[in-house]
Amino acid sequence: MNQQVNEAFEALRAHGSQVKKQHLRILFEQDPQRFQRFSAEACWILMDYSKSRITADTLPLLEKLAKAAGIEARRDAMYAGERINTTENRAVLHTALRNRSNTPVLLDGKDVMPDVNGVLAAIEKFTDAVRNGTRTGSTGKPFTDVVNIGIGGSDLGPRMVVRALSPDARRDLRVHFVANVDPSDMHDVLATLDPSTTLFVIASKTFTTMETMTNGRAARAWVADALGEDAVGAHFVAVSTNAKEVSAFGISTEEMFGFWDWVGGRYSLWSAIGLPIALSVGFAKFAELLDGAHQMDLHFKSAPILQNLPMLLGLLRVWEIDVMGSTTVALLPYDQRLELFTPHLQQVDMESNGKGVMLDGAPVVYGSGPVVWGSPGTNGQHAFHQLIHQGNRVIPCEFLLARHSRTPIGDGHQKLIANCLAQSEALMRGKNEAEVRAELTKQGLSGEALENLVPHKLFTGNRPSITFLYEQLDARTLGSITALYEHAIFVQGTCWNVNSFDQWGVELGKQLALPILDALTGGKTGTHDASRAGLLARIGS
Ligand code: G6Q
Repeated sequence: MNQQVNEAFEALRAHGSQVKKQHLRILFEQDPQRFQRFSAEACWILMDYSKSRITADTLPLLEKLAKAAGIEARRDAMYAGERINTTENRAVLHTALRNRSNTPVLLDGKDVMPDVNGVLAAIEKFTDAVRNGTRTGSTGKPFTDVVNIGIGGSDLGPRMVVRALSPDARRDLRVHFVANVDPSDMHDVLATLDPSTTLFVIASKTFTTMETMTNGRAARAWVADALGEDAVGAHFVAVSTNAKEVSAFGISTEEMFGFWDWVGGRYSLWSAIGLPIALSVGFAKFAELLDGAHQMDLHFKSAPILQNLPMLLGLLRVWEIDVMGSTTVALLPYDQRLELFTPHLQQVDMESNGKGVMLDGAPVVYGSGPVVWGSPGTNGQHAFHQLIHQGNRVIPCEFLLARHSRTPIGDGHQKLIANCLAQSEALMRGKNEAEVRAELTKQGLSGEALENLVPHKLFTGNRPSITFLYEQLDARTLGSITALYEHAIFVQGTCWNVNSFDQWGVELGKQLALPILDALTGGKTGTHDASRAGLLARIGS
């Protein structure tokens, strides 16, 4: 770790020991301008970070860290197609996939934009044809259902977007997702479908992933059994980088939508992996999603560090993790249609920054990614928020909230807003002893009964949160928010000097099951530890 980064962290920690002595409630009382001071806006998104445990002195120190860690230079290297994913010797160019300005993006001296635009044109042509009924199944009937078969990065991103943009979806073309190798996943989806009107998208960058290939073969057999082997071609398309395996599966490479090794799986919803999105909401909305992400890319590239939303979010996360001692982050959309946003971001974050070594292979000195979890409010309030309010760990929360519902019913949305704001305020203020006593007295309690209850009704407060407020959850806004988080994760990874773009832990998972499967299916027996041997013996009996 370079000396300037060490010094920047040391300065932050020294400052942090002072900040820890202060309470957010007091900081708000002392500074009526705290919201104006600690909020920023870009791409239709307002970021209120005034409820972070920071003072006016914190931001310049975080800026110093950003400079010392060379975030701007590394960001520029990423956009410029340098091979910053060093352990896989790959460029990281998901920003090129949504480069709606169409400026040249050079990789090894060659502009990648013609290839990107070529695939987008193919997606548009194909999805238009499916949606207007000219590309049909083998019997000539238009498709009513699409099943995306993929896992991890080839599943979570498009699944999240299709759910989030459901008001834009065609009701007569339903999009389903099958990921798990557990046959119940495939079974339960197929049980509702008619093979003659079902289109399968096999989405796999490598086209070798066990789960996807197993499910793909099951779907192929289901179509062939019902409609005959010759029908398969009309009911399957592929999204992959591996033309050879796609052909071997029996899908024409004419109907293979390609992408490239410089697109990481968890950053691939912007590529042809987004095909189910375009099928669901139409190509124009998919293009709006790309445009929203592009606007955030431009903002990340040009805005000064302390007015730059991804920089601020990333740096505040580093502050919470490395200085204030948090180990998890709760991502809490007050937006039901973002119910899959947290699982998607959980992958992007935990796979990108869940690393134990730095770029040079030495053990990490600072941070490394937090545990990211959460689910939509207000549901979570009736469940795990108890621990966030009164548990003995501090869990920074990130709230996402739309100003307007796209589909209002009664005053539900106002109640949603009220609850979201109330939660962050309660976390910030807490409830002190005087307030608890006054409340209990008002309820008619006194003496022992009151004294016994007081400690249980105390809230320490001083629990940090950030709120993102956007106009409404449309394609453009969703693109911007998702890109904001992608870049904030990159900012954190750069502060910690880890490679946010490899995933050797995932690769290990892909190998581990093979010898056990061999043993289960009567192949090579191999050696098993006592636990595996015991479990296999029971499963076999
Ligand atoms: C993402 C990961 C991982 C990957 C899946 C699916 O960044 O690499 O989640 O997307 O393992 O891989 P395939 O697309 O190759 O099937």
